[in-house]
Amino acid sequence: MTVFWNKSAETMPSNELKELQGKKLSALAKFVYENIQFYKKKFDEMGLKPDDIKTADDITKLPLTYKDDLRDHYPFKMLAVPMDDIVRVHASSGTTGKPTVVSYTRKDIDDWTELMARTVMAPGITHKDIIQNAYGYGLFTGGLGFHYGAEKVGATVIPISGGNTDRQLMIMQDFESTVLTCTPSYALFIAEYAKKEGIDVSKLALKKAICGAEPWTDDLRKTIEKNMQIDAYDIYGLSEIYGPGVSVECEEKDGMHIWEDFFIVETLDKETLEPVGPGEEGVLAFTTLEKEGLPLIRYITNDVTILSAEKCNCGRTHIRMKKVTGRRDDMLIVRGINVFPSQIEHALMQIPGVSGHYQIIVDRDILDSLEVKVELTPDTFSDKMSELEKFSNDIETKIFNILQVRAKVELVTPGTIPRSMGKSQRVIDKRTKNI
Ligand code: DLL
Repeated sequence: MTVFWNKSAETMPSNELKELQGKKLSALAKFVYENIQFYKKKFDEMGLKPDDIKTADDITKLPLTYKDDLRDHYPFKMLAVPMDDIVRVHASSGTTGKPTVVSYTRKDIDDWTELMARTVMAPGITHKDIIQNAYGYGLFTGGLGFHYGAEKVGATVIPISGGNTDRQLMIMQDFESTVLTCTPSYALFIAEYAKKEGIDVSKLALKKAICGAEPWTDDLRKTIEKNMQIDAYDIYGLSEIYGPGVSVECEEKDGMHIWEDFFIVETLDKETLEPVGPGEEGVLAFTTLEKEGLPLIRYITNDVTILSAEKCNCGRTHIRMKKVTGRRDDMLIVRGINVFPSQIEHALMQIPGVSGHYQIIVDRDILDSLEVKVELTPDTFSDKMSELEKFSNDIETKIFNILQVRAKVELVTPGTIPRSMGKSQRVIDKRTKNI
C-alpha cells in the first residue's frame, strides 16, 4: 500500500496544482521585486511589472537566474530578508574558490522539512524505520536535510554522517538499521566492504537505500540492490533549491516526483535556454514558490534530463524527472562533491613553482578517484628534487582544503603534459559516461 506524508498535497489534481502555482508565482514576483535589488533591476531592465505575472504560464516572462549571479552576490547579498531572520546557512562548491552560499529562514527550514518528510516516505519508508544517515553533516545539505525530514516522519535517525565504513557496518548490524541514506557510490563501497569483511548482507535488517547527490545509472542501481539485497531509490536536489528533497522516486522507481506545490520546474533547450516540453531533453530550471531567505526565479541548474507528465501508478500527481543524464557546464561530481576544474586551478596557482600545466583525471574503481598531474617550473623541479614528496603533499592539502575531496597529486617532469594548439583537455573523465 502506498504511504504518503501529505496525501492531499501529493495527489492534488494537476489543474489545482497549476492554479496554486499561479497564485504563488504572482505573490513571488511581488516579493522579489520589493525585496531583492538584483531582481528589481532585472525586472526594470525588461520592462516587467510584478502585476504582469498572474498565472503559472507567465513564468516564461520572468528572467533567468544563474549560479554566477549567486557568486556575484556572495555571500548574503541576494537575501530577501534581513540577516536577523536567517536561522541556518549551508554551502556547496562554487566555480571559484568561494562556495555557493544558501540561507534559510525558520519558515524555509520548516518547508524543507515538509519536503523531506514527503521525500522520505515516497519510497515506502515510515516511522517504523531506523534510518542510518550516511550523508555528510555540515555545510553540505545532505546530512541535516535528511535528518530533519526523517525525524519529522517519526523514524529513528542515526546521524552517523559519511565515512568510517567499519563503524557504518557495525552500527548497521547492532542497531538493525532498515534504511541507508548516502551517495550511490558510497552504498556500493559499503557493499564491497561488507563482502570483504565476510559480513552476510542477507542477515542485515537493511531493506532500502535512498541514494543521490551524484549521477548514477540503473545498472549501478541493480548492482547496489544485488550486493546489499535491498531496494535503492534515486533522490535529486541542489543546495540552491533547499538541498535534497526537490524530487525523489516513489516505489514505482520510474522517475522522481518534483514537489510542484513548492516549485515550478521547466526544462530549457541546452543551447538557447528556450523552454522545451515534457518528453524532450533539456536543462532543469527551478522557481521556488515558498522560499523566504533566498527565493530564486528560473534558476538554471545545468542538470540535463527529461520531464514526464504521465500519470504515475503511485497516485502522486506531481511531474516526474528522469535520471539526470549530464551537465551543461564543466562541473564534475566526485564522490558526491561538486568539483569545478577552476577550483583546482585556483588551488594550484597559489603554490609558487607550479607551472600552468596540469591535468585532472577522474576515474571510478569502486569509489571515484581524483588525480591531478602537475608540472612544476623547470627551476623548481630541479631545486625540489629531494623534496618532491613533501611538495606533492602540500598540493594535496591545498586541494583538500578548498574542495574537501582528496586528490592524488603526481608531479611530472616539465614538458610532459600535452600542449594544445586549441582548447586544452585539462579534464579526463574516465568514468564511462554511464549516466
Ligand atoms: O547534492 C543535494 C543532495 C543531497 C541531493 C543528498 C541528494 C541527496 P549540491 O551539493 O548543491 O546538493 O549538488 C547539487 O548534484 O545540481 C546535480 O548536478 C547533482 N545531483 C544531486 N542529486 C543528483 C541525482 C546536493 N540524484 C548537484 N542524480 C546537482 C544526478 C544529482 N545528479
